Amino acid sequence: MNVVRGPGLIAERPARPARPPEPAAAVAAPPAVPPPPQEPADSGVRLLAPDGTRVTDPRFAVLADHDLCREFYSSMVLARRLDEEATALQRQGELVLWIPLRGQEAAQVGSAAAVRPRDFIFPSYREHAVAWHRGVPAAEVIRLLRGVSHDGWDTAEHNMANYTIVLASQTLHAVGYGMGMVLDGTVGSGDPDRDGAVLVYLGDGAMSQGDANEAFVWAASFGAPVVFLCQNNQWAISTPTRRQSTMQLARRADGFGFPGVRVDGNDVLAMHAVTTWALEHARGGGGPVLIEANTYRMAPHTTSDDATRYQPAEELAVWRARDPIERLRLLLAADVAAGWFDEVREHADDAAADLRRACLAMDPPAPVTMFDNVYADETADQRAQREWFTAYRDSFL
Ligand SMILES: Cc1ncc(C[n+]2csc(CCOP(=O)(O)OP(=O)(O)O)c2C)c(N)n1
Ligand SMILES: [Mg+2]
Repeated sequence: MNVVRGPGLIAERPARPARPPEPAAAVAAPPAVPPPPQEPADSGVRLLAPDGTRVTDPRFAVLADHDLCREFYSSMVLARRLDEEATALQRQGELVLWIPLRGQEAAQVGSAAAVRPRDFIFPSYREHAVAWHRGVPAAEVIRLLRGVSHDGWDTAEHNMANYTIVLASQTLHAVGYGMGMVLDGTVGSGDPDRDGAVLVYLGDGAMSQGDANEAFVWAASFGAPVVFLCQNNQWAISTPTRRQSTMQLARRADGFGFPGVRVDGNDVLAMHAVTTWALEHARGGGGPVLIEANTYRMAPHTTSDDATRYQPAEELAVWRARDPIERLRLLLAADVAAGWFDEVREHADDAAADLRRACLAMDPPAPVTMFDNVYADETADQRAQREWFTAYRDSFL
């Protein structure tokens, strides 16, 4: 629409006064980042030391027996191998993007193993080992990242929501789900076959989001059965955790009025013991818990990132010496035949080959399917857009 503005219709805007110069402090560089917390005092609850020896913690006992320890080991080796394969697939142009989990296998497998059938998981976007440990087929985790689907797996079948890229939004979904469980009477009934809880994963960077902090308030106020599991992998892309928090993240729970526990996130036994306790606390009606898994991302943020630009090599070396898989291997090596480790490796290689085959067999969907499932019922606007799009595509034939 053309608007003709005659003289006098719009008052002449008075000249703006010149903006005062910025005070020096506003443009000064931020203060230096304090050094990272030092081991061992800050490692959190630990039941297995980096050298493979067992340690005790007065609050938590090891809950995993020998068979479960072997299962943890197999699951972590499998996750690392599939992660490597997916990274290679992305480098070869077969995936749009990959989000590596290397280094976080214990934090994910140990916590996922504490989940019971009536619990529900809300992941962020890096929790592939959680999904795989819970039985989500490997290929279903990569569908989204191959760009052939808007989602991943059947959330109802696996009691696990799909990934969310919007940082911390899943914490609100988790609290809403947990509040629903309270209303359904499936929390604190005392019946283990009836009660459930929610396990929601978020990163150290996501802890700074408003959504996460709102979720903490709601969960505390309504006694929602939610275990917030923060994988503090020391980095939010290139921003170190110590830039985002001057205190241990687990301590933030104090201010919201629920328990917070820091755990050695590279210790699968500690992750399993603490998450088991936290989920039981939530299922029993005790309300939320925050777990901070102190771990490290031994890979770039995604395949689009170059972590060598900001992760100091010395820091990486320190965390390599705390590798979550190696420490469990050292523990198991005392009474497991060497051949068993080879079998685990071969099984993981086979699974990686299967993943590659499944990935290459995933054909792109018909473009018009992007209009499907936006709403339960198609709106008139959507129908018009779909019809226009179909006619446009057909005009090329
Ligand atoms: C609301 C929102 N803001 C910014 C981003 C961009 N972003 C994607 S990942 C990321 C860093 C997240 O770090 P962290 O929470 O520590 O998780 P990590 O990637 O280390 O697992 C950022 C800033 C986003 N996805 N969503
Ligand atoms: Mg992080």
